Amino acid sequence: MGSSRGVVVSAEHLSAAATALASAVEAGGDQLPVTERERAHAVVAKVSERTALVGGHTVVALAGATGSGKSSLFNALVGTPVATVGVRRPTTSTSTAAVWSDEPVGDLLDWLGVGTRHLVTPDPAAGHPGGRHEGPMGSLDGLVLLDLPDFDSRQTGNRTEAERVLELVDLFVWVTDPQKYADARLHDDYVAALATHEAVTMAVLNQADRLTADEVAQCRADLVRLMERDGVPRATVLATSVTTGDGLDELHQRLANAVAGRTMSRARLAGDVRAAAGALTGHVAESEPAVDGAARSELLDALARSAGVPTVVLAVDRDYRMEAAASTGWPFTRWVQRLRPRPLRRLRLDGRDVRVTEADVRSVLGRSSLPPPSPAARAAVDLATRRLADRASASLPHPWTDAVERAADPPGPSLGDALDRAVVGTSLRSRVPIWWRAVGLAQLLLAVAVVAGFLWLALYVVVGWAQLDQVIGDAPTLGIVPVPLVLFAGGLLGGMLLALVSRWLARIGARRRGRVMNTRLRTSIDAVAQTEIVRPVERVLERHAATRLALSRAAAV
Ligand SMILES: Nc1nc2c(ncn2[C@@H]2O[C@H](COP(=O)(O)OP(=O)(O)OP(=O)(O)O)[C@@H](O)[C@H]2O)c(=O)[nH]1
Ligand SMILES: [Mg+2]
Repeated sequence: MGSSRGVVVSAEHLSAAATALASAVEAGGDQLPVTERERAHAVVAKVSERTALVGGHTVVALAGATGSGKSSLFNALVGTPVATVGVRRPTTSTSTAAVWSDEPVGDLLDWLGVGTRHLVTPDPAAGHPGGRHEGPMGSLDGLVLLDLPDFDSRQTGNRTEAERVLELVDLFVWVTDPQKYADARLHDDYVAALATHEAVTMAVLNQADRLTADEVAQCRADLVRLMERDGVPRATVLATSVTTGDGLDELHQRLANAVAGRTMSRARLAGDVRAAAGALTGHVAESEPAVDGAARSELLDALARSAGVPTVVLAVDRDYRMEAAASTGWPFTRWVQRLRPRPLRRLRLDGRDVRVTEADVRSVLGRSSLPPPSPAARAAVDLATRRLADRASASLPHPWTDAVERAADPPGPSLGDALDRAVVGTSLRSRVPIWWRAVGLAQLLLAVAVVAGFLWLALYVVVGWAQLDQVIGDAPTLGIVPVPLVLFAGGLLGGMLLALVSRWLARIGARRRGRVMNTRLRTSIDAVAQTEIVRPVERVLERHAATRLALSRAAAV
């Protein structure tokens, strides 16, 4: 897992860790302190700048005047004649690259416009990677060596080309020879022009075999002086000869140092990423609590009360009983029921105002006439919300606690509006109970019996008064009681009895419908609690978890 300093950190791991650090900072947002966030940003930027295209490679370019021996040096370092060495000038017209690495470098070489690529693989028989290094010399693993075409002899735009390459190279090796090293134009074109770039630090005086030892020493001193004049103080100047092999080991070692330097700089950057992640880790907890179930149901109760659910349920109950009485009561008195105001209608919850629209549309447009929540109900909501937030943020560092509290407490009237919309949007309708119809029909028949019995009896009274008894004879009897009387009295008694029983049944039915509507309303309110309070809180907790996990990934580099 976490690697200590000194261990090689691959560019891939480094940039993965930096990405994790960046996402931790993004997820953490304002809950992380500004200074630490800025520090992390700076580290991330540095890593991406260093690893963007070059990755874990060290890019070294051999550049200089034509015929100085760049391709010869290149071949000597690679160990095989990859680049063409020629007498006709200029020989090299496109860049050639030698790569000491298993990692892919395609993008990099494409960007550089390198046509010829050579992979230097370790030679198992020789026991050391290709090239002419033997013994205790440093490894070139990770090196991308470029044999550049001579900028000078190419058309215009050569300077731009050099600048382009310089953006990526770690070391720009200016190869010159005894004839050209003092050429003012070359100095102006290469060294002075590129002096501001930190990669230009090295010059190679090749073909040293053409000079005596004294002359070599003098040329080197001259070159150092010239480079100083060009703006590159304390430049490294090596004298080499491909013909005799002099100075090549030292050149190899310099390149190995550059590779090691880059490895070290990656290790340092990894350390920076770890430190930045470590500094941020103090601002997150090791885990995050969940939204507490008990606190949630307490919140639901409080919200239901504040939304007026008990009032609505009471209205549903009374509405049911009134409607039941209107359709199952005694027909001679039940019209009175129709004159009384209906509780649900008074609350504008009977859905009659907006019958044409869909339930959702209704919930948007409609507004109930429920009384506003009492101060006590509102305080209960506050308390339940705070308790839920407290439990969901227990053990979190301060800024996170605040964030959870803010998330649980939506500002302004949005919660009240959402609750009212939920109540209005809940359908309180249900089918007319079958027994109402049955009883209603029975009541109608009984009423007909009463009227028929009454008229029949009245007929007898009129007939008796007019002394016309003989015309219609005696009324039929049921036992000893005349049928008209049975119809009249039985109808009256039956109707009243049925009305009484229905009232008792309606009370049970009303209670049941109240319970059904209570459940429906609470489901709607629960959805409001979920979107307005619980989800926002959970989102903060999810952000915390994302920050925590990303930080641990970043710290593991
Ligand atoms: N005596 C001597 N000749 C060398 C040395 N290095 C290279 N040469 C010769 O110099 C000539 C040019 O060498 P190249 O390696 O092709 O030079 P270059 O810098 O790649 O030239 P361009 O590709 O044209 O830019 C060749 O004939 C080499 O054999 C050296 O150290 N000593
Ligand atoms: Mg060449």
